Amino acid sequence: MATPIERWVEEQARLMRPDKIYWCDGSEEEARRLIEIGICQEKIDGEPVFYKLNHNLWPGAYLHRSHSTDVARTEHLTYVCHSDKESAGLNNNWMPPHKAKEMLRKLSDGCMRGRTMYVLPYMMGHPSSPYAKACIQLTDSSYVAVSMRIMTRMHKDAVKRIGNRDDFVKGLHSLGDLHPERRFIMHFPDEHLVWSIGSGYGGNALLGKKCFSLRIASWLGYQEGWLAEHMVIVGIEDPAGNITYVTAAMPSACGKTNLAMLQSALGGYKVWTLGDDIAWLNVGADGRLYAINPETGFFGVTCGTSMKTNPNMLRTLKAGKFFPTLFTNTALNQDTNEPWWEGLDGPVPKNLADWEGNSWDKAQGKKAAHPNSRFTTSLYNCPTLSRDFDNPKGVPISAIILGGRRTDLIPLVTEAFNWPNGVFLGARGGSETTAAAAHQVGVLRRDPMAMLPFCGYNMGDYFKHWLNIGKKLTHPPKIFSVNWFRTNEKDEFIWPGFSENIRVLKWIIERVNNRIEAKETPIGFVPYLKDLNLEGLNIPENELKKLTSINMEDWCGEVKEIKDFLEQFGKHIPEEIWRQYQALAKHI
Ligand code: SAT
Ligand code: MN
Repeated sequence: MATPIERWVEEQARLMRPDKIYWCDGSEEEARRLIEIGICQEKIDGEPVFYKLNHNLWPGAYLHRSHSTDVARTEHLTYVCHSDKESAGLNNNWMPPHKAKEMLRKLSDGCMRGRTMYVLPYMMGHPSSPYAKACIQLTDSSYVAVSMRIMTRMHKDAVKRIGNRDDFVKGLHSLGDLHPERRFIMHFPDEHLVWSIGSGYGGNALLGKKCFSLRIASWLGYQEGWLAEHMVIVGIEDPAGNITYVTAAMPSACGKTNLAMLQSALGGYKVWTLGDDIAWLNVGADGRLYAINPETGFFGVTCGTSMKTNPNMLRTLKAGKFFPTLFTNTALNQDTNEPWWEGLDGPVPKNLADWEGNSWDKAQGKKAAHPNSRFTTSLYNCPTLSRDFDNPKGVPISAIILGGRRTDLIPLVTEAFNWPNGVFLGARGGSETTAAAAHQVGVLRRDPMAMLPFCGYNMGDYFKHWLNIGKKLTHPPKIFSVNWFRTNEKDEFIWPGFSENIRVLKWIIERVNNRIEAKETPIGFVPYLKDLNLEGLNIPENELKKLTSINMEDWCGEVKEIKDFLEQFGKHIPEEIWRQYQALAKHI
């Protein structure tokens, strides 16, 4: 008798009609074979899927070039198909499930003809964690199959684990014809199903990542009493050797990966990495909040990554312990066969191919690497990997940091008065946009908890859920906001950022451990300058003041915008959030 997985795979194969079906086991040997296939057989637009890079300098590294229209998440083509529109909320595109499936079935009819269907069994979370989920993804892309091996715990044990159940997490992925108008990323939360066609890009195609671990998982968490969040997880070790675990939410390309593996500029402090993108948060029996990272890899932005901004990332990319490391849409140094991107250390190589493979000429004014070019590499390559990474229970969280990119208004660091005030702080959060998603760059977008594109249900209900989780915590983490991006009159960043951010983390863990006082303002507690270690930074006094002071007159426009933003969610916004809003607004 066929198992539910086998029946499901056969059903999809009848629709998509691949030439072959191949069940992956997640082994290294298999990854090597898939890469060989990607080099020699599989093609995208007539080009190989992988190019081997210089393994003396970048062990186990390969370059992948995606279709030139397929370089970022496509939020306008991403849908969350609850049975009713209200459940999806204004924060999601919505279509009735039967209509979405009818459309997807048409697009998928025969879409794998001439290709191989890879069956990928994988776990999100450590297999012995009570919070882990067993999943199956189908794909016709060797790049996706190899990437999923890096990003998840891919192993045939996931098949055993699912056994005869049919409620396993399902991902259907096909490159389709890569036409931008026939590209859809559809979620069916009640069936634990993601169906994605027409894109091979990370967040659209590695379905364990944003699609499952955030959109579907946030909905599961809403029903089951936990949180799926777009957060870094790190342990901060102080000079006495105590480790304080914190999570941090930031929209894409706000320095989240840099924070995850920060090399401390302050002696005696160390940051241990547990994750750079996703945290699943559960209330422990002791009333504390516990975090696991369901992923096992980094899928990070290359541009700007250097020995100055993120030395541990470069060490990770060159470690070659866990095979392979992939580069997507970087430039290529044709003399040395190395990947290259804007911001990498050293002089610009003379003989570069750009991210599309054309010979690059600086005079044309185009970037050589795509601004959203990426690396995919295992966390096990990371020299700062926390020894608790594989702890099935997760780590207890003492602080939640919510960040954004704001050149104005938002202080360097603020501590919320309490959990509900922290939820409001998250709800009103915003960030100036970057190149990680396909939209206009540099405009302010409200992005609560950095979850706007990833919350798989009505955002108003999501705030309610956060408030409810707070009620279950007898020892809730403190909630903070950070902003590394304030600028001075000359449009320069005031705060040096990167490894200097440890100074802010130090203040946060001292607050968490009740070691220092802070100044109360209408938006929360901010540091007294004497409590921030600023030794050796040389930031002018007036600019420092700007980083930590709040002028309520400047907040007029902000408060109005917050109201407009929240009002869109109508009756779904909890009373408590409006109470928090009123408490802020009365200061204006
Ligand atoms: O969405 S991706 O996972 O492709 C990258 C990101 O935006 O964090
Ligand atoms: Mn992300």
